[in-house]
Amino acid sequence: MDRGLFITFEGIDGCGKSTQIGLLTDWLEKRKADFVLVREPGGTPVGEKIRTILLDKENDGMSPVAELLLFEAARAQIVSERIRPALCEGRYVICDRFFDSTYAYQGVARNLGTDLVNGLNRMAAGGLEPDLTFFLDISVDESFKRRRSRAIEDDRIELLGRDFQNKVRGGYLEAAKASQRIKTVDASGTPEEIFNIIKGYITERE
Ligand code: Z5A
Repeated sequence: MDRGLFITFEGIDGCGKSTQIGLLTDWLEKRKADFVLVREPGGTPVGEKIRTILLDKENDGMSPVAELLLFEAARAQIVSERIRPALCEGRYVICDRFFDSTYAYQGVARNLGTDLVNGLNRMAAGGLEPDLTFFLDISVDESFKRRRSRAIEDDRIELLGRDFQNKVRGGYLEAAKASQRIKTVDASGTPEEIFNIIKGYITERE
């Protein structure tokens, strides 16, 4: 392979991305693999400022189009500043959410249109696509159960409720059906069971 492997994690709120990313980075460290870990929105000084605006509950009057463009702006920055350079150096890049989030949240759940979102995703990512995407699939009931067990407050997007989460999940299922790159992983099992499946896909792809 002439560049590093680009791996993204996706799913509805509380699906266990952070938990799986923790297991993956532990595994990569044990193998002495060189990796970069980033998250969207954020991951750069500009992107972290955009993240604060996007998740701030006081910004409840933000228009859906403004929201979409802010996610894409943060993405353009992280791709050029962090992701592409790391891949060119042959490193793994692990990204907590990428453009499939925009497809599911803004394109489908916000109903802004998947063609529009796909076009903006291509522009912001400069044509770059992940090599492997793990869609950690849980039910909306399980998502709410897990979120209740956390000690942190919900952000602006987490406050949108069950109907919205159902639509987001539908968006992911639709995207996964259309793409070989997206691996749907039943994320209702234990963290170790889920990670074994993920490890299998990565080993197969390396
Ligand atoms: N967003 C968007 O709308 N459009 C976009 O283009 C992009 C993002 C890029 C970012 O929030 C928000 O931006 C997000 C989508 C939107 N909106 N929401 N909502 P974020 O990055 O702050 O939050 P998040 O991405 O939703 O992640 P999270 O809430 O931190 O959850 P997580 O990382 O997926 O899950 P976790 O922290 O690993 O696990 C959640 C809890 O479940 C925790 O207590 C764990 O201990 C527990 N857990 C984890 N795995 C298991 C298993 N297997 N069994 C039982 N319990 C488990």
